Amino acid sequence: MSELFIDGTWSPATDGATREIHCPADGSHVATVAEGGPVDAEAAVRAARRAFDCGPWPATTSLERSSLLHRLADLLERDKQEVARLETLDTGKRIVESEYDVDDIVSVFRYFAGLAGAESGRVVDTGRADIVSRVVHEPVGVCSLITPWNYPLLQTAWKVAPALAAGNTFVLKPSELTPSTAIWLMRALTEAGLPSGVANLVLGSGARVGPTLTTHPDVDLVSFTGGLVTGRSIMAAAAPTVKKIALELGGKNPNIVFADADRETALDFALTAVFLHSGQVCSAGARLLLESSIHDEFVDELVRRAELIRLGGPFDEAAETGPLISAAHREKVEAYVAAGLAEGAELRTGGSRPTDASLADGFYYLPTIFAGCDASMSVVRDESFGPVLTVESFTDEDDAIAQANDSIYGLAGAVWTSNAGRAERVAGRLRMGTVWINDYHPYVPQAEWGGYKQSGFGRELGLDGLAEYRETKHIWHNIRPAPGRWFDGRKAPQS
Ligand code: TXE
Repeated sequence: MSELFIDGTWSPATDGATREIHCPADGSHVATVAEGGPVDAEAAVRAARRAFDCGPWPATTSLERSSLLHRLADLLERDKQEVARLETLDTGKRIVESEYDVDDIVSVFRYFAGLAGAESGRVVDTGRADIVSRVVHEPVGVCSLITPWNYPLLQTAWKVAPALAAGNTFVLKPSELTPSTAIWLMRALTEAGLPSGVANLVLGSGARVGPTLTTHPDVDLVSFTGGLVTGRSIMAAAAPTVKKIALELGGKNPNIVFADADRETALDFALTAVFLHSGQVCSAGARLLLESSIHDEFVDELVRRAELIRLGGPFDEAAETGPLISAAHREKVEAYVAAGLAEGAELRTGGSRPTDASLADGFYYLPTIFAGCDASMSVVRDESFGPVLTVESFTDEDDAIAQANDSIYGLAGAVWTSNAGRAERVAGRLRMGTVWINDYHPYVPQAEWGGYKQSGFGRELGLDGLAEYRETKHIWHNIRPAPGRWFDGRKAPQS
C-alpha cells in the first residue's frame, strides 16, 4: 500500500483509512493508498514549517537548488516508462499522451533549474556614499500545492519546480483520484537528495484535507489548479490569514475561425482543441466561433470527422481519445448536455455513451457537437470539461471579439485567419492569458501561463512562475551611521 510522506517518513493515515484507485478506462484495480485526514494534514504542515524555519533547504545556494532540479529531471528520464504507465492507469489517458506529458515535465524541471541557477538580486544605486542598498529574493515559506486529476504530474511539476527553485518547503495534495505519480515524485525527490520535511505528501479528499492546507496559520502560500467553485472557496478560506494565492481555474475557451483560414488545418485543430483527452483540458477549445459564410459547410464536415474519432483504452494504439475520469464526472457532462438540449441547442452528433461493448466498463462519452448556440446558453457559458463542442457564428471581426470576450473566464483562445493583420488585432483584443494564432494547445515553459478574469490569477511557468514563489526584499544598509534627529535638518522618512 502507498502511504503518506511526512517529514521524510512514509506512514499510513492516522485513522488507518485507505482508498482504492481504479482505472477509469476499464475499472481495473490500480492501487490501494492511504487516505489522509485533518490530523495528517496538520502533521505535514508542521513538518514543512520546521524544515523551512530550522532546516538547511531555504539557505541552500541557488546553484544547489538548480542541481537538485536537474537531478530530478534525470530521474524522470530514467523512469519515463514507469511514470507514464502510472499516469495512464490513474487517468485512463492514452499511454502516448502520458509519454508526451513526461517529456513536458522534464522540460519544466530543467527550465526552473535554469531559472534557479540564474537567480540574483541587484544593487540599487542611491547615489549616496554612506548607503549600500540592494534588492534580494527570498522564498515565501510553506506552500500548499493542490493539484487536479487531468494532468496530475504535469500540474504538480508546474508548482513543485518553482517552489523548490525559490527555496520553499511544501505540502502537496494531489487529486484523490490520481495519486500515483505524486508518490513517485516523493521517492524521486528523496533519491535526488532533498532534505527531510521539505517535500510532504498528503493524500486524501479536498473536503477533509483541504481546510487545513488552506487555513493553517503556518502556511504562507496556496497554489491551486482545479474548478472555479473550489477555487472561490479556497480563496475565501485563505483570506483570514492573508495567504499568497495562485489560482488556475480552467476556462470556456473560444476558438475563432474566419472564412479566410486554411480550412483543412482549422478543421483538424477544431477537433484537437476540444476532443484531446476527451475535453478534460483547462484550455480546451470548447466554444467554436465560425464566420457565418463558412458556418454550415464547416459544421457538416466537423460532424463527419468527429464521428470517425476512435475511442479506446489507454494501451489501444488505434484509439484517439479515452474515457472521462470518473462516473461522477461523466454524469456531470451528461447533465450539461441535457441542459444544452433543454436550452434549444441543436445536437449534431454524440450526446450519449458509446454502445460498443468493449468500452462498457469505462467512463466513455461520445464526441458531442451542438450547433445553433449563443452565449446566453449555459452550455456555452459553463465549463463542461468533457468532449462537448458548442458552435456559434459571427458576422465580422468586432462581433467575433465581442462574443469571444463575453465570458466570466479568460484562460485561452485561438484565432484562425490568413490575414496577419487581423490575427494580431484579434489576439490583442482577446481578454485571455494565452492566445494561439493558427494553432491550438501548444505551450512552452518559457512563457507565462494563467488566466484573466475568473480563470484565476498569478502566473505559472515563464519568469513570473518563479516570482509567485519568492518574496522580494529591499535591504538598506547605512554604512556610516551617525547620531542625528529627524528635526535637525535631515529629510523626514517616507512611509
Ligand atoms: O475539481 P476540484 P473536481 C474543473 C472542471 C471539473 C470541475 C470539478 O470543470 O468538472 O473543475 O472537478 C481539491 N480545499 N476542473 O471536482 O474540486 C481536490 O481534492 C482544498 C478544471 O475534480 O477543483 C483536488 O485535489 N482542496 C481544472 C483539486 O482540489 C480541495 C482541472 C481539484 O479538485 C477542496 C480539474 C477544498 N475545499 C477540474 N475541494 C483545470 N483548471 O485544469 C477539492 N479540493
